[in-house]
Amino acid sequence: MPATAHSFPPRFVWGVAAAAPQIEGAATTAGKGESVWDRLAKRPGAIHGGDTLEPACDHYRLFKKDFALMRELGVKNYRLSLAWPRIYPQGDGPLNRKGLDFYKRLFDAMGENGITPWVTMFHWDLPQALEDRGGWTARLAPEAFGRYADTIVSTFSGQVKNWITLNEIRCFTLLAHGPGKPGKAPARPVSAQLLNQTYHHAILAHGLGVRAVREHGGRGARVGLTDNSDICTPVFETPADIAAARAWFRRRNEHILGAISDGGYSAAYLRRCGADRPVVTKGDFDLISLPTDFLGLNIYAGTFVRAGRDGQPEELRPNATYPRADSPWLHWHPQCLYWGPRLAAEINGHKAIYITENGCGYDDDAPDARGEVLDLHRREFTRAYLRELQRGIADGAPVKGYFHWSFMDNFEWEDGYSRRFGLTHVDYKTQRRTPKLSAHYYSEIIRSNRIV
Ligand code: GBH
Repeated sequence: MPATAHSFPPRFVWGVAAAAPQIEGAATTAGKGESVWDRLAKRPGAIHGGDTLEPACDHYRLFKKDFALMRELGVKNYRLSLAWPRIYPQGDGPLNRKGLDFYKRLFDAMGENGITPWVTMFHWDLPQALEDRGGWTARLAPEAFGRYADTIVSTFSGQVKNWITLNEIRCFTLLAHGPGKPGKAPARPVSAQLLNQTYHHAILAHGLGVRAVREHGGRGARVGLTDNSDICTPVFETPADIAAARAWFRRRNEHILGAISDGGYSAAYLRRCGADRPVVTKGDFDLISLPTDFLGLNIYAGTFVRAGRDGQPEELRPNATYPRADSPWLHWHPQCLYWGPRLAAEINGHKAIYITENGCGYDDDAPDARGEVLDLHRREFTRAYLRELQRGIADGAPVKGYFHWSFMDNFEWEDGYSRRFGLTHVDYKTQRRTPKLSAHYYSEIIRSNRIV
C-alpha cells in the first residue's frame, strides 16, 4: 500500500489498552489483597448502581480467550496493568508468589498469540493496607511502590520490555484526595499541603519505577510515565492563541510533567503553593528526573484556550449543546491529539510520545438480531481523533504509537458498568464478547497502517 495522506509512519505502534482492576475480577482469588477500589465499592453511593469490581470481565479466568480474540483482530500490542495487591497483598509485607504466577501465565499466553505487552505498574489499585497507613499522603507509599517495582521488573524482565510506571497521577491524587467530594478511591479529602504531598510522592514513585527498570529490566527495556496532562487547544490556530495555549499548558502541568523534566519545582509553582508546598527530601529529584525513554499521554478531551483581553490565557467552556460522548466529561475534541503531544514535546522536551489511551464511553446497545453492535459513533470518534493525530505527526510531533481505550467494555470506576468504552462488547451476565463495528474498523487501520 503506497503512503498516502492517510498513512502512518512505518513501525507505528498500534495497540489496545485495559487495566487490571477494570477487567480481571477475582478480587480475593489466590491471596489477592484488598485494594482501595475494592474498599470504595463497599461504600454506599460511591459507585453507580452499587456496582463492584466483581466479576468485571472475568479476565482472570478468560484471558486466553481474550488474547485469541485480540489475535483474530490483528492486535499486536496490548497495554495492561499488574495488580499490586495480587503481588504484595499488604503493599509492603510478604510477597504472594501466586500473584506472580498468574501474570507469568498471562505473559506466556500473550507470547503464544504474538502480542507484545506494555505493562503499567500502577493503575490506581493501591493496597488498602497502605491506605490505612496514610496512602499517597505518606512517604511509605512510594517506598513500598519501589520495592514492588523492583520485584515485578526483575521477575518479568525476560517477557516484558515496555514499562509504564504510573497511570494518570491526577486521578489518585487530586481526584481521590482533592477538595469537595472526590470520586476516585480512596475518596478521602485532605489538606492542601497533603494534596501537594501526594503529587510529590507520586512523582517520586515514578522515579523509583524508572530506577527499577534501569537496574533490573535487562537489555532493551524501556520505561516512561503515562500522564493525563491537562490538555488544551488554541481556539484559533493563530500565533496569539497558540502562545496562550502554550502558557496555559506549562502552568497547568508544571507540578508533574514540568517537575519531572526540569528536575525540580518551578518558582512559580512554589509561589502558588505558599505555605502548602510539598516537603522534598534531599535526593528526591535525582530519582524523579531520571531520564525516561518515552512519555505516555492519555488524551480524551481538553480545554479551549485563547489569548484573553488582559493578555492572559482565557478558557472557553463548552455549552450544553457542544457534542460529547455519553460520559459527560468527554467532549468531542479531536484537536487534543494534535496539540497535546505537540505542546508536551515543545515544553517538556519529549522525543518519543505514545498515546497510551484514547477512546469514548457510551451506553452502547447489546448486539442486534444479526449479532452486530453497529457503533458508528465510536468509528467516527476514532477516525476524527486519528486524523488530528496524523496531522500532528506530519507537523513533527514525535508520536510513535496509539493505544485505543479499551479492548473491551469494563468497570468504568465510579460509573460502574454503565459506561462502555470497549471496541468489544461484553455481556456481563454470560461473559460473551462481541467485537463491535469499531473493533473491525480499528483492525483494518492496524492492518493497513492508515486511516480507512
Ligand atoms: C482514563 O481515565 C483511565 O486511565 C481509565 O482507567 C478509564 O477507564 C478511562 O480513562 C475512561 O475514563 O470531574 O466530571 O470533569 C480518564 C480519567 C476521566 C479523569 C474524567 C478526569 C473528569 C471527570 N478522567 N475525569 S469531571
